[in-house]
Amino acid sequence: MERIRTAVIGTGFMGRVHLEALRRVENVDVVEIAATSQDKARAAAAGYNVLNATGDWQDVIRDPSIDAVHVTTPNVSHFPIVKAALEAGKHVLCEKPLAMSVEEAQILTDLVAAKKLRGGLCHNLRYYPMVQQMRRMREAGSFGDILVVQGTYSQDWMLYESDWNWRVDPKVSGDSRVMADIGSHFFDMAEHVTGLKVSAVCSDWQIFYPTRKQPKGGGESFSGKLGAAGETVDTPIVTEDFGATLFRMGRARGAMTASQVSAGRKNGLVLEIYGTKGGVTWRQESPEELWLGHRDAPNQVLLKDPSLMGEKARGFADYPGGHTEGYPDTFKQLFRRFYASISDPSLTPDYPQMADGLRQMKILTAEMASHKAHAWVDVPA
Ligand code: SOE
Repeated sequence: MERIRTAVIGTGFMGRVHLEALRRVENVDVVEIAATSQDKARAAAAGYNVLNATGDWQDVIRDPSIDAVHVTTPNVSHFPIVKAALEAGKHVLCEKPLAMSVEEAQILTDLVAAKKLRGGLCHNLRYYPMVQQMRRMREAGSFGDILVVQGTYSQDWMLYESDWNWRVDPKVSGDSRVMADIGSHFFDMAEHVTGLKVSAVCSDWQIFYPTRKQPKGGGESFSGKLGAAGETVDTPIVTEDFGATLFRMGRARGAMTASQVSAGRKNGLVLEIYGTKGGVTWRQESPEELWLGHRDAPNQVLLKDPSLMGEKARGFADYPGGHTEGYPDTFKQLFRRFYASISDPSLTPDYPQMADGLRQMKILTAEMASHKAHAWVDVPA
C-alpha cells in the first residue's frame, strides 16, 4: 500500500492524542512535528520518534513531500493553518472547532471542495462503538419516530476560581468556551445519530466567576493535571462556564446542558433519544454500555460485543466483548477512515467533514445570538 507522509502541527494535549493514534494507522508516516518553538517541537519529535521538528508551521506547508497535515493548535490558528495547507495542496485533518466564525468555516469548506482534497474534522466521539450501534439501530427503525432528544456534556475541570486554561482567553479560543468546546460534540453526535438537523435554539449561558486567577508563570488545570502553583493575577472572564439550550429538530424537541463546573463529572457526555417505539441512552463515562428503554417490556443494557452488534456498527469495534475500547480508539477509527479516503479517491468519506465543522459554527452562532437576545433563533441549514 502506498505510504502517506503526514505532519502534526501543535504539541499540546490534542497533538499528543493525534500522534499516538497515528501510530495505529498502517500506511502513514509522521515525518514532521511543528510547535510554537523549536525546543517544544524537538521534545515531541523525540518522544514519538519523528525525524523532523520545527518551530515554524510554515515549514510544513512549504515542504512539497508532505501529503497531509493534522492541525491541533489552539482555535485561533486553525483558519490560517488549514487555509495555507489546503492552498498548498495538502489534505487536512483539523481539530474542532474548524474556525472562529461561520465566515471562516465557510471559506475553508468551499476551499477543500474546490481543491478536491480530503478535509476531516475531529468530531471523534461519534466513533465509540456503542454510539455507532445507537446510530445503526435508529437507522433500522428500532426507536420509531424520534420525539425527544436530550442530554448533557458535563465536566468539572473549571470548577474553582483558580482553574485556568488557554481556552479562557477569547482571543485564542473564541467568544464561546463551553458550548464551542463540548456543546459542539453533543450537537454533532445528536445530529449524527438521529439523522435530524437542529432547526432552532433557545439558549441561556452563565459565567460563574467574573474573574479567574491566572497563573503568572503559565500553567493549566486541564493538561497540567495538578493545576498551577505560584503567583496569580485576577483576570476578567468573558466566556461561559455553563450553557443550557432548548432545541427543535423538525417535529422532535430537545434540551441539553454543557458545563465545565459540574463537580465529579470528568467527561460526562450523555445522549438520550426517545422515539415512538423505544428509547436509548449512551454515556461517555461508561462507553461500552447502551441502555435500551421499552414501555411494555423490561429495559435492557447491551454491552459492547462485536457479535451482538449490528453489521455496520461492528466495523467500529476492533476488540472482542469485555475488552474496553475508549477515547483513544475513536481517533484511530477516524484517522483510518481519513487515510483510506486519501489512498482511494473513489471512496465516499465516512468521517466528519469540514462542512460538519461549518454546521457546528452555525449552531453555536445561533446559540450565542439566542442567549444575547433572550429569544429563540433559527439555525440556517
Ligand atoms: C476539553 O474540554 C476536552 O478535551 C475537549 O476539548 C474535547 O474535545 C473533549 O473530547 C474532551 O474534553
